[in-house]
Amino acid sequence: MQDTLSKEQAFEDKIARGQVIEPKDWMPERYRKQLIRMMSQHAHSEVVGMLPEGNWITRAPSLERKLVLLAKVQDEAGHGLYIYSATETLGADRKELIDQLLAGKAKYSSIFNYPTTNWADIGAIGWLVDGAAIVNQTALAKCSYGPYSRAMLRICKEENFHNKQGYQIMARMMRGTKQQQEMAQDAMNRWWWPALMMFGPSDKNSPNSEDLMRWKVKLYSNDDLRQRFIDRTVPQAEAIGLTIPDKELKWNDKTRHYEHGEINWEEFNAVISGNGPCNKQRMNQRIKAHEDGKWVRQAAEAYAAKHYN
Ligand code: BYC
Repeated sequence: MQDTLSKEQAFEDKIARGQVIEPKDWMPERYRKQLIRMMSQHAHSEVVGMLPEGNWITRAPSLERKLVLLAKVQDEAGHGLYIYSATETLGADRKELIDQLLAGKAKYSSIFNYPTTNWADIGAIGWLVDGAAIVNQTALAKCSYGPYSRAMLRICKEENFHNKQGYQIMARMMRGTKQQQEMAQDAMNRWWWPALMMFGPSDKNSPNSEDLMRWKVKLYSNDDLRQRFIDRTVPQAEAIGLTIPDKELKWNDKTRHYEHGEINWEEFNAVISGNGPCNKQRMNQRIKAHEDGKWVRQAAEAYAAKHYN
Protein backbone atom coordinates (compact mmCIF):
# COMPACT_ATOMS: atom_id res chain seq x y z
CA MET A 1 0.00 0.00 0.00
CA GLN A 2 2.78 2.36 1.06
CA ASP A 3 4.67 1.34 -2.06
CA THR A 4 1.70 2.17 -4.34
CA LEU A 5 1.26 5.52 -2.60
CA SER A 6 4.88 6.48 -3.12
CA LYS A 7 4.73 5.34 -6.75
CA GLU A 8 1.60 7.39 -7.23
CA GLN A 9 3.30 10.41 -5.67
CA ALA A 10 6.33 9.98 -7.92
CA PHE A 11 4.00 9.75 -10.92
CA GLU A 12 2.08 12.91 -9.94
CA ASP A 13 5.39 14.75 -9.34
CA LYS A 14 6.64 13.75 -12.75
CA ILE A 15 3.46 15.05 -14.38
CA ALA A 16 3.69 18.27 -12.36
CA ARG A 17 7.26 18.81 -13.59
CA GLY A 18 6.00 18.41 -17.19
CA GLN A 19 7.89 15.15 -17.75
CA VAL A 20 6.66 12.52 -20.15
CA ILE A 21 5.37 9.10 -19.06
CA GLU A 22 6.72 6.18 -21.08
CA PRO A 23 5.18 2.67 -21.46
CA LYS A 24 7.49 0.99 -18.92
CA ASP A 25 6.97 3.67 -16.26
CA TRP A 26 4.59 2.95 -13.41
CA MET A 27 1.19 4.59 -13.94
CA PRO A 28 -2.12 4.53 -12.07
CA GLU A 29 -4.61 2.08 -13.53
CA ARG A 30 -7.09 4.89 -14.17
CA TYR A 31 -4.52 6.86 -16.21
CA ARG A 32 -3.89 3.76 -18.34
CA LYS A 33 -7.62 3.11 -18.80
CA GLN A 34 -8.42 6.72 -19.67
CA LEU A 35 -5.64 6.75 -22.27
CA ILE A 36 -6.80 3.46 -23.80
CA ARG A 37 -10.36 4.85 -24.01
CA MET A 38 -9.37 8.12 -25.61
CA MET A 39 -6.61 6.81 -27.89
CA SER A 40 -8.65 3.87 -29.17
CA GLN A 41 -11.58 6.22 -29.94
CA HIS A 42 -9.10 8.42 -31.78
CA ALA A 43 -7.68 5.48 -33.79
CA HIS A 44 -11.20 4.32 -34.70
CA SER A 45 -12.04 7.88 -35.82
CA GLU A 46 -9.11 7.94 -38.22
CA VAL A 47 -10.17 4.64 -39.76
CA VAL A 48 -13.90 5.40 -39.96
CA GLY A 49 -12.91 8.88 -41.16
CA MET A 50 -11.66 7.36 -44.41
CA LEU A 51 -15.21 6.44 -45.42
CA PRO A 52 -16.90 9.81 -46.12
CA GLU A 53 -13.96 10.97 -48.24
CA GLY A 54 -13.16 7.58 -49.78
CA ASN A 55 -16.66 7.84 -51.17
CA TRP A 56 -15.42 10.61 -53.51
CA ILE A 57 -12.16 9.13 -54.82
CA THR A 58 -13.80 7.77 -57.97
CA ARG A 59 -15.73 11.00 -58.50
CA ALA A 60 -13.01 13.61 -57.94
CA PRO A 61 -13.29 16.25 -60.68
CA SER A 62 -9.73 15.87 -62.07
CA LEU A 63 -6.74 13.53 -61.96
CA GLU A 64 -4.87 15.93 -59.65
CA ARG A 65 -7.79 16.13 -57.23
CA LYS A 66 -8.05 12.33 -57.27
CA LEU A 67 -4.33 11.91 -56.45
CA VAL A 68 -4.50 14.40 -53.59
CA LEU A 69 -7.64 12.83 -52.14
CA LEU A 70 -6.20 9.34 -52.46
CA ALA A 71 -3.05 10.46 -50.61
CA LYS A 72 -5.14 12.09 -47.89
CA VAL A 73 -7.29 9.01 -47.32
CA GLN A 74 -4.15 6.83 -47.16
CA ASP A 75 -2.69 9.24 -44.60
CA GLU A 76 -5.79 8.72 -42.42
CA ALA A 77 -5.23 4.93 -42.54
CA GLY A 78 -1.63 5.55 -41.43
CA HIS A 79 -2.82 7.75 -38.57
CA GLY A 80 -5.11 4.95 -37.41
CA LEU A 81 -2.16 2.53 -37.44
CA TYR A 82 0.16 4.84 -35.47
CA ILE A 83 -2.49 5.39 -32.81
CA TYR A 84 -3.45 1.71 -32.55
CA SER A 85 0.26 0.94 -32.09
CA ALA A 86 0.59 3.65 -29.45
CA THR A 87 -2.48 2.19 -27.68
CA GLU A 88 -0.85 -1.25 -27.68
CA THR A 89 2.04 0.16 -25.62
CA LEU A 90 -0.52 0.42 -22.79
CA GLY A 91 -1.21 -3.32 -22.96
CA ALA A 92 -4.38 -3.00 -25.05
CA ASP A 93 -5.07 -5.71 -27.61
CA ARG A 94 -5.67 -4.22 -31.06
CA LYS A 95 -7.95 -7.06 -32.14
CA GLU A 96 -10.14 -6.54 -29.08
CA LEU A 97 -10.36 -2.81 -29.75
CA ILE A 98 -11.36 -3.38 -33.37
CA ASP A 99 -13.90 -6.03 -32.35
CA GLN A 100 -15.46 -3.48 -29.98
CA LEU A 101 -15.72 -0.96 -32.82
CA LEU A 102 -17.29 -3.47 -35.21
CA ALA A 103 -19.73 -4.63 -32.52
CA GLY A 104 -20.91 -1.01 -32.14
CA LYS A 105 -19.57 -0.84 -28.57
CA ALA A 106 -16.79 1.72 -29.13
CA LYS A 107 -17.13 5.41 -29.86
CA TYR A 108 -15.52 7.26 -32.76
CA SER A 109 -15.76 10.92 -33.72
CA SER A 110 -19.30 12.19 -34.24
CA ILE A 111 -18.22 14.07 -37.36
CA PHE A 112 -17.96 10.96 -39.53
CA ASN A 113 -21.64 10.21 -39.24
CA TYR A 114 -22.63 12.97 -41.65
CA PRO A 115 -23.04 12.40 -45.40
CA THR A 116 -20.75 13.73 -48.15
CA THR A 117 -23.29 14.67 -50.80
CA ASN A 118 -21.19 16.72 -53.23
CA TRP A 119 -17.59 17.66 -54.09
CA ALA A 120 -17.67 20.80 -51.92
CA ASP A 121 -18.05 18.49 -48.90
CA ILE A 122 -14.52 17.24 -49.56
CA GLY A 123 -13.31 20.84 -49.35
CA ALA A 124 -15.30 21.41 -46.16
CA ILE A 125 -13.95 18.25 -44.52
CA GLY A 126 -10.31 19.08 -45.31
CA TRP A 127 -10.67 22.67 -44.19
CA LEU A 128 -13.04 22.37 -41.20
CA VAL A 129 -12.68 18.79 -39.97
CA ASP A 130 -8.92 18.57 -40.39
CA GLY A 131 -8.71 22.17 -39.15
CA ALA A 132 -10.52 21.17 -35.95
CA ALA A 133 -8.32 18.08 -35.68
CA ILE A 134 -5.17 20.22 -35.90
CA VAL A 135 -6.31 22.50 -33.08
CA ASN A 136 -7.09 19.48 -30.90
CA GLN A 137 -4.02 17.45 -31.86
CA THR A 138 -1.44 20.23 -31.65
CA ALA A 139 -2.33 20.32 -27.96
CA LEU A 140 -2.18 16.51 -27.71
CA ALA A 141 1.32 16.60 -29.22
CA LYS A 142 2.40 18.02 -25.86
CA CYS A 143 0.42 15.56 -23.74
CA SER A 144 1.95 13.57 -20.90
CA TYR A 145 2.02 10.14 -22.59
CA GLY A 146 5.13 9.78 -24.78
CA PRO A 147 3.94 7.40 -27.55
CA TYR A 148 0.71 9.37 -28.06
CA SER A 149 2.44 12.76 -28.14
CA ARG A 150 5.03 11.50 -30.65
CA ALA A 151 2.33 10.02 -32.91
CA MET A 152 0.61 13.43 -32.88
CA LEU A 153 3.69 15.26 -34.17
CA ARG A 154 3.71 13.47 -37.48
CA ILE A 155 -0.07 13.38 -37.73
CA CYS A 156 -0.31 17.15 -37.29
CA LYS A 157 2.14 17.72 -40.15
CA GLU A 158 -0.02 15.61 -42.44
CA GLU A 159 -3.23 17.24 -41.19
CA ASN A 160 -1.77 20.61 -42.16
CA PHE A 161 -1.49 19.45 -45.75
CA HIS A 162 -5.07 18.11 -45.58
CA ASN A 163 -6.32 21.38 -44.18
CA LYS A 164 -4.68 23.42 -46.93
CA GLN A 165 -6.01 21.21 -49.72
CA GLY A 166 -9.54 21.52 -48.28
CA TYR A 167 -9.30 25.28 -48.00
CA GLN A 168 -7.95 25.49 -51.53
CA ILE A 169 -10.94 23.51 -52.86
CA MET A 170 -13.31 25.92 -51.10
CA ALA A 171 -11.39 29.02 -52.25
CA ARG A 172 -11.37 27.76 -55.85
CA MET A 173 -15.12 27.08 -55.78
CA MET A 174 -15.77 30.55 -54.34
CA ARG A 175 -13.99 32.02 -57.36
CA GLY A 176 -16.08 29.85 -59.71
CA THR A 177 -19.63 30.02 -61.05
CA LYS A 178 -22.62 31.05 -58.97
CA GLN A 179 -23.60 27.39 -58.71
CA GLN A 180 -20.14 26.43 -57.40
CA GLN A 181 -20.30 29.25 -54.84
CA GLU A 182 -23.68 27.98 -53.68
CA MET A 183 -22.33 24.44 -53.36
CA ALA A 184 -19.43 25.69 -51.21
CA GLN A 185 -21.75 27.72 -48.98
CA ASP A 186 -24.14 24.79 -48.66
CA ALA A 187 -21.26 22.53 -47.55
CA MET A 188 -20.16 25.20 -45.06
CA ASN A 189 -23.71 25.37 -43.69
CA ARG A 190 -23.85 21.62 -43.16
CA TRP A 191 -20.34 21.07 -41.72
CA TRP A 192 -19.85 24.09 -39.43
CA TRP A 193 -21.89 22.94 -36.45
CA PRO A 194 -20.79 19.27 -36.59
CA ALA A 195 -17.16 20.53 -36.73
CA LEU A 196 -17.75 22.49 -33.49
CA MET A 197 -19.16 19.32 -31.91
CA MET A 198 -15.89 17.47 -32.60
CA PHE A 199 -14.41 19.18 -29.52
CA GLY A 200 -16.83 17.30 -27.28
CA PRO A 201 -19.47 18.43 -24.78
CA SER A 202 -19.20 21.79 -23.05
CA ASP A 203 -16.81 21.80 -20.07
CA LYS A 204 -19.57 21.54 -17.48
CA ASN A 205 -20.81 18.30 -19.13
CA SER A 206 -17.45 16.66 -19.80
CA PRO A 207 -17.02 13.86 -17.24
CA ASN A 208 -13.52 12.81 -18.36
CA SER A 209 -11.91 16.25 -18.45
CA GLU A 210 -11.10 16.49 -14.76
CA ASP A 211 -8.83 13.40 -14.79
CA LEU A 212 -7.38 14.13 -18.20
CA MET A 213 -6.49 17.72 -17.42
CA ARG A 214 -5.01 16.89 -14.04
CA TRP A 215 -2.76 14.34 -15.73
CA LYS A 216 -1.94 16.72 -18.60
CA VAL A 217 -3.33 14.41 -21.24
CA LYS A 218 -5.57 17.32 -22.15
CA LEU A 219 -3.81 20.65 -21.80
CA TYR A 220 -6.89 22.71 -22.69
CA SER A 221 -10.58 22.16 -22.09
CA ASN A 222 -13.11 21.23 -24.79
CA ASP A 223 -14.57 24.77 -24.81
CA ASP A 224 -11.14 26.44 -24.95
CA LEU A 225 -10.10 24.45 -27.99
CA ARG A 226 -13.48 25.00 -29.66
CA GLN A 227 -13.03 28.76 -29.13
CA ARG A 228 -9.52 28.61 -30.59
CA PHE A 229 -10.89 26.86 -33.69
CA ILE A 230 -13.66 29.44 -34.15
CA ASP A 231 -11.26 32.36 -33.74
CA ARG A 232 -8.90 31.06 -36.38
CA THR A 233 -11.55 29.83 -38.84
CA VAL A 234 -13.95 32.80 -39.06
CA PRO A 235 -11.37 35.10 -40.74
CA GLN A 236 -10.50 32.31 -43.18
CA ALA A 237 -14.17 31.98 -44.16
CA GLU A 238 -14.51 35.74 -44.58
CA ALA A 239 -11.37 35.91 -46.74
CA ILE A 240 -12.97 33.73 -49.42
CA GLY A 241 -16.52 35.11 -49.10
CA LEU A 242 -18.17 32.32 -47.11
CA THR A 243 -20.74 33.10 -44.42
CA ILE A 244 -20.64 31.31 -41.06
CA PRO A 245 -24.13 29.83 -40.51
CA ASP A 246 -24.53 31.35 -37.04
CA LYS A 247 -26.64 34.49 -36.67
CA GLU A 248 -25.34 35.04 -33.13
CA LEU A 249 -21.68 35.02 -34.13
CA LYS A 250 -19.99 38.29 -33.25
CA TRP A 251 -16.54 39.59 -32.40
CA ASN A 252 -16.07 40.73 -28.80
CA ASP A 253 -13.47 43.47 -28.70
CA LYS A 254 -12.94 43.14 -24.96
CA THR A 255 -12.32 39.38 -24.79
CA ARG A 256 -10.69 39.35 -28.27
CA HIS A 257 -12.77 36.27 -29.12
CA TYR A 258 -15.82 35.50 -31.25
CA GLU A 259 -19.05 34.80 -29.38
CA HIS A 260 -21.14 32.06 -30.91
CA GLY A 261 -24.66 30.66 -30.79
CA GLU A 262 -25.77 27.59 -28.84
CA ILE A 263 -24.66 24.19 -30.14
CA ASN A 264 -27.43 21.64 -30.65
CA TRP A 265 -26.38 19.17 -27.93
CA GLU A 266 -29.42 17.00 -28.56
CA GLU A 267 -28.11 16.34 -32.05
CA PHE A 268 -24.61 15.65 -30.65
CA ASN A 269 -25.96 13.16 -28.11
CA ALA A 270 -28.04 11.41 -30.75
CA VAL A 271 -25.01 11.06 -33.04
CA ILE A 272 -22.65 9.72 -30.36
CA SER A 273 -25.23 7.20 -29.23
CA GLY A 274 -25.50 5.68 -32.70
CA ASN A 275 -28.43 7.64 -34.13
CA GLY A 276 -26.77 10.13 -36.47
CA PRO A 277 -27.57 10.37 -40.19
CA CYS A 278 -24.95 7.77 -41.27
CA ASN A 279 -23.96 5.73 -38.17
CA LYS A 280 -25.43 2.49 -39.46
CA GLN A 281 -24.06 2.95 -42.97
CA ARG A 282 -20.54 3.67 -41.65
CA MET A 283 -20.55 0.60 -39.41
CA ASN A 284 -21.80 -1.65 -42.22
CA GLN A 285 -19.05 -0.32 -44.51
CA ARG A 286 -16.37 -0.91 -41.83
CA ILE A 287 -17.62 -4.45 -41.17
CA LYS A 288 -17.52 -5.22 -44.89
CA ALA A 289 -14.02 -3.73 -45.27
CA HIS A 290 -12.83 -5.78 -42.30
CA GLU A 291 -14.29 -8.98 -43.76
CA ASP A 292 -12.87 -8.21 -47.21
CA GLY A 293 -9.42 -7.76 -45.62
CA LYS A 294 -9.51 -11.12 -43.82
CA TRP A 295 -7.37 -12.89 -46.44
CA VAL A 296 -4.64 -10.24 -46.04
CA ARG A 297 -4.50 -10.78 -42.27
CA GLN A 298 -4.44 -14.56 -42.78
CA ALA A 299 -1.62 -14.29 -45.34
CA ALA A 300 0.40 -12.01 -43.03
CA GLU A 301 -0.09 -14.45 -40.13
CA ALA A 302 0.94 -17.43 -42.27
CA TYR A 303 4.05 -15.56 -43.45
CA ALA A 304 4.97 -14.56 -39.89
CA ALA A 305 4.45 -18.13 -38.62
CA LYS A 306 6.77 -19.46 -41.33
CA HIS A 307 9.52 -16.87 -41.06
CA TYR A 308 9.54 -15.52 -37.52
CA ASN A 309 8.54 -18.37 -35.17
N1 BYC B 1 -17.52 12.27 -30.99
O1 BYC B 1 -15.83 13.70 -21.16
P1 BYC B 1 -15.73 14.08 -22.59
C1 BYC B 1 -9.63 13.22 -37.51
C2 BYC B 1 -17.65 11.33 -25.97
S1 BYC B 1 -10.10 12.10 -36.33
C3 BYC B 1 -17.82 11.13 -30.35
O2 BYC B 1 -15.51 15.50 -22.94
P2 BYC B 1 -13.08 13.44 -23.45
C4 BYC B 1 -9.75 12.93 -38.91
C5 BYC B 1 -16.45 10.96 -25.14
O3 BYC B 1 -15.71 9.96 -25.78
C6 BYC B 1 -10.55 13.11 -34.96
N2 BYC B 1 -17.79 11.01 -29.00
O4 BYC B 1 -14.62 13.15 -23.29
C7 BYC B 1 -9.79 11.62 -39.37
C8 BYC B 1 -17.08 10.54 -23.85
O5 BYC B 1 -17.62 9.25 -23.98
P3 BYC B 1 -17.10 7.99 -23.08
C9 BYC B 1 -10.67 12.35 -33.69
C10 BYC B 1 -17.41 12.10 -28.30
O6 BYC B 1 -12.42 12.21 -23.90
C11 BYC B 1 -10.01 11.35 -40.71
C12 BYC B 1 -18.26 11.49 -23.74
O7 BYC B 1 -18.55 11.93 -25.05
N3 BYC B 1 -9.90 13.04 -32.69
O8 BYC B 1 -9.25 14.25 -37.10
O9 BYC B 1 -12.55 14.12 -22.21
C13 BYC B 1 -10.20 12.39 -41.62
C14 BYC B 1 -18.02 12.66 -22.82
O10 BYC B 1 -17.03 13.55 -23.38
C15 BYC B 1 -17.06 13.30 -28.92
C16 BYC B 1 -9.74 12.54 -31.45
O11 BYC B 1 -10.24 11.51 -31.13
C17 BYC B 1 -17.14 13.38 -30.32
N4 BYC B 1 -16.86 14.48 -30.99
O12 BYC B 1 -13.00 14.56 -24.62
C18 BYC B 1 -10.12 13.70 -41.16
C19 BYC B 1 -8.84 13.36 -30.55
N5 BYC B 1 -16.75 14.20 -27.95
O13 BYC B 1 -15.79 7.54 -23.70
C20 BYC B 1 -9.89 13.99 -39.82
C21 BYC B 1 -8.59 12.71 -29.22
C22 BYC B 1 -16.90 13.57 -26.79
O14 BYC B 1 -16.90 8.48 -21.67
N6 BYC B 1 -9.72 12.81 -28.34
N7 BYC B 1 -17.32 12.31 -27.00
O15 BYC B 1 -18.18 6.97 -23.27
C23 BYC B 1 -9.98 13.93 -27.58
O16 BYC B 1 -9.32 14.95 -27.66
C24 BYC B 1 -11.10 13.82 -26.58
O17 BYC B 1 -11.42 12.45 -26.41
C25 BYC B 1 -12.39 14.62 -26.97
C26 BYC B 1 -13.49 14.29 -25.93
C27 BYC B 1 -12.11 16.09 -26.94
C28 BYC B 1 -12.90 14.19 -28.35
